[in-house]
Amino acid sequence: NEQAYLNLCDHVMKEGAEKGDRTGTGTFSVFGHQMRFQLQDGFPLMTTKRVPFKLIASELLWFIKGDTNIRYLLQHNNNIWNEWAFQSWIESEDYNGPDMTDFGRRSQVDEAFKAEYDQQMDQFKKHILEDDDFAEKFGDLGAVYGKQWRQWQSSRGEVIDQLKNVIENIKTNPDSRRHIVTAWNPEDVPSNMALPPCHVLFQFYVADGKLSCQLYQRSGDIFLGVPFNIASYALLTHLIAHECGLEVGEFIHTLGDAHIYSNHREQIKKQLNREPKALPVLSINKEKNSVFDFELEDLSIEGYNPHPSIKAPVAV
Ligand code: THF
Repeated sequence: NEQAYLNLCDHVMKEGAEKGDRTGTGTFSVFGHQMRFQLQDGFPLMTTKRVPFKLIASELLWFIKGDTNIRYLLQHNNNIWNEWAFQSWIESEDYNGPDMTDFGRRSQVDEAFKAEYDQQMDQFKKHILEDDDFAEKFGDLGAVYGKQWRQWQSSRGEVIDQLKNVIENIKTNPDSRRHIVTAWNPEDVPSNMALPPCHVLFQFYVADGKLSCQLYQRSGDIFLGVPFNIASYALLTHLIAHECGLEVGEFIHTLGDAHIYSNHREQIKKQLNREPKALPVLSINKEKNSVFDFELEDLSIEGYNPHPSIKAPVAV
């Protein structure tokens, strides 16, 4: 199971083409790769480094709620989307602090700048948490996942709840080949969102009383993002299977541009030298039935004894 991920790391380290990217960091990448995870064999949370399950769970619950404002994430001590909201704040007319242009790269090479950036980011977070108007204006990432999953805006003025519909269809017509949710909305992609979706489309499949899920991800940050994405969709599959009275089947992860950032290579090497341990088991509050009722306290992981975490900078 975890080996599928380690094989991808190894493959891209050895065969990846050196390629520039939007963030200016530089990557090694391959195009087109598929991994399969048997969900009955354990919950696919990597053990060769510690992966923070609570951050994955709170991000997923945020998508499921249809929320696109980082305030909910901050309330749960989840900082993984801060940089993208901060970017639009510093580009706005209301921002008049020190120049934060290119903060992601500069904070890695310039310590004085990093101190200044950390201070600006702390203030920004404080404002989002404490000031409703500020949060509404600058905490929102636009038409990202939550919006497309739950409130797709149609040209006829309707609002489509793709997630609710797909769950209903799994229950009433499990054999359907149309159990699809898409986050890629061509109308919104060019300018109406902080970052075009990386996990673009997912499909469910029911056979032998088991629910499987396949994700198409156009772009995957192998070291930081992909372990999150695997666990996130595995969790989503568990929650939907639970509501629909099904067992879990497979999670199939199909990647487009699968890349290792040039400043993550040492971390990957370290991880590849570790021996995988037994996968943990997901525990959910069985008293909750609907996917839409789960809270963070209802989700936990048991038997997780990973190797220590490995830090790496995120490319913005
Ligand atoms: N941009 C890039 N460059 N990589 C991504 O993985 C990514 N995401 C989301 C949006 N843009 C992206 C955000 N998801 C971490 C994990 C997932 C993220 C962003 C950041 C991260 O830094 N994880 C750390 C722990 C962080 C912490 O403890 O606060 C880790 O060690 O795993 C792909 O969906």
